[in-house]
Amino acid sequence: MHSVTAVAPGRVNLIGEHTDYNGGLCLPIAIQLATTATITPREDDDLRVTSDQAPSGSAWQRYVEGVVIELRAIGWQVPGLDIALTSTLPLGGGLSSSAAMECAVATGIAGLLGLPLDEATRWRLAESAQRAESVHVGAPTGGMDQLASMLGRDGHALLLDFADPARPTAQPVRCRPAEEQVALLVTDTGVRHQLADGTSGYAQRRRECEVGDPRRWRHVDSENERVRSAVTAMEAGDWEAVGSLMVASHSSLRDDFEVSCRELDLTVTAALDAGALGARMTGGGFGGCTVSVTHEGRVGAVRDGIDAAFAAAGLPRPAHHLVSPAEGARLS
Ligand code: GAF
Repeated sequence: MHSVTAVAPGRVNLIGEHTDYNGGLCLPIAIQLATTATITPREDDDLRVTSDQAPSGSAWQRYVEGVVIELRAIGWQVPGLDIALTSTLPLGGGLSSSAAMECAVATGIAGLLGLPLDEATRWRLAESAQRAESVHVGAPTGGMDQLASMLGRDGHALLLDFADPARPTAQPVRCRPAEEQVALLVTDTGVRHQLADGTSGYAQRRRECEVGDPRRWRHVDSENERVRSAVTAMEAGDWEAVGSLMVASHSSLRDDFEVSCRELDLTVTAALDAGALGARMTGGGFGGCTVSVTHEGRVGAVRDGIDAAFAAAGLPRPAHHLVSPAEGARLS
């Protein structure tokens, strides 16, 4: 067997946060920032992983081991492997760096074994990647990130419906911001979160939802409604309406779900003050990134407004990325 290289994207969730593990709806896009895995079979059974972003022997290797264990568990004959990872995604930055790593490895292994990357295989890989994270790492996350990374489509967001958690569904939704003179600007606050732990704020929110905390559920129920409205608005190219729904989503995550933080709130306020149509935190929260939607001509003003707000607050300058809907994981 020869080496293969696979690329898996990160994701930006446009709306529908903390809904996946609550039987709800979310609307992510796969993005251009991605993780690449170069995989070479070994003569022995060992698994050796290197990364350009993190030292060897650190906890993140468990994600990769988890993927290999899960694929062997479904009967795939996975040999010992050398895996070299590189990434343009900020680690732990709220853009699904872990899902991208899992999906790049899973896709590369499928390629190595000569399996077709058809729809059925993609679903299966997303499931194995998600189990790697929840079972082997202990991060009690839902399935949104892995599905976005495996099923992403150029020019489309994905409407994911977890009403039946064992059998979620995915439906492409037209999402062409550039054709409608709109840009999606991701801002990385630089604040890092930790999901891979039963004591994390994320795990605590899950438990609160499980016991039926009314305020947490007010967020989930209202967020599902906002996702439905956002799909209609996006299909109609009505980015002003999408923007307003994003702002309402952020307020709900801040006030009812309580997963925002000062830097995320500051970014959203500054983006809106600078003329963005909408902005919200994206991903699990407690740090990480925001996504702002803005007319193309205002991207510079929005970026500058956010930078100025950070400077005024004595915070380090955040990183910005322009993103648009991209294809899911692939061999390269
Ligand atoms: C993280 C999790 F991995 C997702 O499953 C999802 O719950 C998200 O936080 C919040 O919407 O990215």
